[in-house]
Amino acid sequence: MKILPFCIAVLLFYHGLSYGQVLVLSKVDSAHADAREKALNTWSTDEEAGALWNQLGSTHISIYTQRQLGGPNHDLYIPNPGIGYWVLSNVSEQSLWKIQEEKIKIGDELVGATIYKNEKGEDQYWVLWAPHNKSYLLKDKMREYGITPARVIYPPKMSLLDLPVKDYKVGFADLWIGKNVDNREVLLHGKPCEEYLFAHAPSRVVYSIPAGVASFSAWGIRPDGDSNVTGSWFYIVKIDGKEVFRSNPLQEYADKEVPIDVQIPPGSKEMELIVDPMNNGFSDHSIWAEPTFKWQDRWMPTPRMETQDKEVK
Ligand SMILES: [Ca+2]
Repeated sequence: MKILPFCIAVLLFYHGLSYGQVLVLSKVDSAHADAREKALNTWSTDEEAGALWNQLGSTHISIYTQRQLGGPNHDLYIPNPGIGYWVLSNVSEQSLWKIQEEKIKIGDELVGATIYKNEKGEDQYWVLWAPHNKSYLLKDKMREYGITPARVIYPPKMSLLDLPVKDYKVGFADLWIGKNVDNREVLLHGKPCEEYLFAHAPSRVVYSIPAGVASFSAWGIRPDGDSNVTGSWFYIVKIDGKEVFRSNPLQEYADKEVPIDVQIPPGSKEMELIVDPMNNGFSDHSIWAEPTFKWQDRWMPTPRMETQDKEVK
């Protein structure tokens, strides 16, 4: 087997970031090194790479690239199988995540990514996006060349208690996490619960919706075992100003537990959690228990890949 002359080590990385998403870079296996070497254009300077792009960009897609400090570059072009795509180089990590958020909203999937250093020693990324329902056309081709597509892994779910509150107003006391007025016991499904938001009615709590979130769930409950907590209220959820959920009064539910489950349309930006006090807010010790965002899994790969770095030889 021929060893690639450029022999760049460590092509598998994990990069983590806001809201816990993780970028898994494109990975190459040594078994297909010959095929890749034949298919990659010869080493080119930045200028030559630009000329090649001008020549091939409308008919071909670069599905893998290798960059060196200040050049030269190596690109693997395949004929475009008839899809729209988006490729960028010299992208900072911060920009990458910003663009990724926008791409998700329009249904694009990150399928290729490599990392290299610029002259300042900063990490730069080459990144390729394609429509998620046609991305297999590129990923299948990558695999023929021994390239494992890049991907972004999102956590399957996340507690809203780990996210910043954008804005809020409550009717009494303050907005509290895991505690309530007089520290009354809080039970959910008969078990002690500490994962809750205490937001005395009338209240409104606003969160930004992270990219790719598909649903919101919670239980509307009240503290237990105290005859002073006899208020009445109901729950409302709004997405981008539009009401998408309205419960009945708390008292109408078995065990005074309101199941809340809301689908979140792609591209939604803001969610409001509202507790309506039903005429008066006396003793309305309202709680959102286990408030959770869930991500869609339509292209979320499982299981997670191994995390150790690998050397390519
Ligand atoms: Ca009330």
